[in-house]
Amino acid sequence: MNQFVEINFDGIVGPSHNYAGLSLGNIASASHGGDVSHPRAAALQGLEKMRGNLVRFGHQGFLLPLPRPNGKLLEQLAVDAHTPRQLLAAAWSASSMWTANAATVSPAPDTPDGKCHLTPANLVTMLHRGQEWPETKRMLETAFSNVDHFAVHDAIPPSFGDEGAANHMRLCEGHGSKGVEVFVYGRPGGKFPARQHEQASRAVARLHGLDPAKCVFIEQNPAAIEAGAFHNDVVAVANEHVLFTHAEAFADQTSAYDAMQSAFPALEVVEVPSSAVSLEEAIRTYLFNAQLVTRSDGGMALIVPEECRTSAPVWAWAESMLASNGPIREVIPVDVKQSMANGGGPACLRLRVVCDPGTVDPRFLLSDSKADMMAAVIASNWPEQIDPADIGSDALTSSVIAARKALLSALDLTELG
Ligand code: SUG
Repeated sequence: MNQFVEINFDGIVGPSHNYAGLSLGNIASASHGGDVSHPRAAALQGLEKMRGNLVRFGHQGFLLPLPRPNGKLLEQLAVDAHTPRQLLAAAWSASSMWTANAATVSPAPDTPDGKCHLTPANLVTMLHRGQEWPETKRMLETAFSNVDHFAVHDAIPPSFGDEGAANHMRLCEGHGSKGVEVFVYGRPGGKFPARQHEQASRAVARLHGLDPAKCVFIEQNPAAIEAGAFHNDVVAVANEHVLFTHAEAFADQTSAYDAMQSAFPALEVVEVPSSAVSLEEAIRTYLFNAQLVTRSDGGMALIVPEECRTSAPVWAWAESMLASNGPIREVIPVDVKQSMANGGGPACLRLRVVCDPGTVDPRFLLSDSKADMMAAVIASNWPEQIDPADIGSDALTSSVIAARKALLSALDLTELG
């Protein structure tokens, strides 16, 4: 009997969290570019979400912020006082907090060698994200260093954009059983970039040795990308046998359901029609950027952003869905406003890894007392706010570097320094 459980590894919001308007096609990022950010509040909001899930589900992991500013990127771009601010801001981005883009994960039951395979996402479409993967890989190799149970690959080479788990869903009877992996990609040519390339998805599936009969490749709806669904996880999420999706998520919705159903006959679709929640409202509230999680009684809970509760159509739909007695029994709003303003909801902030918790480096697993300790380090070291005009200043540089160092030493992870 294996001990496989799903562990959500949330990204801790880094001390340089700021709003630089860097992500074309991400409506929240574009509309908040230039705002003053609140890194301390952002990191504490993320930590509260983790604490809640630890109590509810018993397991919670985390990944650390990457080193910022990225001196190597500043050097490579020869950034000076005349360089456009956005290039400077790229090297300061705390975007590694959105760990749904850290990697694609194929758990051991799906792979031929019985190991959990992880491929860091190359994130090549956006400069500020494309710098992440080498450091992300180093962190994954530390957290999942047990080579009997894990295999960590290099990222897929450019120019095929890969955005990781945000465009990947796994259907299964239970987390420990063999699953069907669903890869969702976008076709280029629209007004916004299609950040996940079909060939990147196919390469990840091959790299992980997945059984082709247990893989499904689906095209994202170009209209959803145009409306601001820059990742599939903005319009759909799956857990075990349930797919929770907007009716306009895929290019051909009926064929998408058919393809998933023929690979995984037990599929149960919970579809939200456009008449109940428009694509625009779904993207504004991030209803689908939810964590769909199995409770101990087998029912599922949907962890949604607070913004869903204050949307009349979304909340009305949620109430009618709960009354209908479907597979989702509970809707839990959480406050991640600081991340939301950059286009990152509850699901963006986590990477799901199905594994035996005993095989993970325990320094990356949360406990109550560790959460208290992390909250104290964040409260006394993370900047209270960042005005985009301060990015690049000597004072802010020293303060964000020192803040991250303080957390690494508190967690005994200085080797990632
Ligand atoms: O890549 N925002 C992120 C949000 C990522 C959300 N992740 C998922 N959907 N899984 C992005 O667009 C904004 C940074 C800025 O503008 O400062 C940003 O990178």
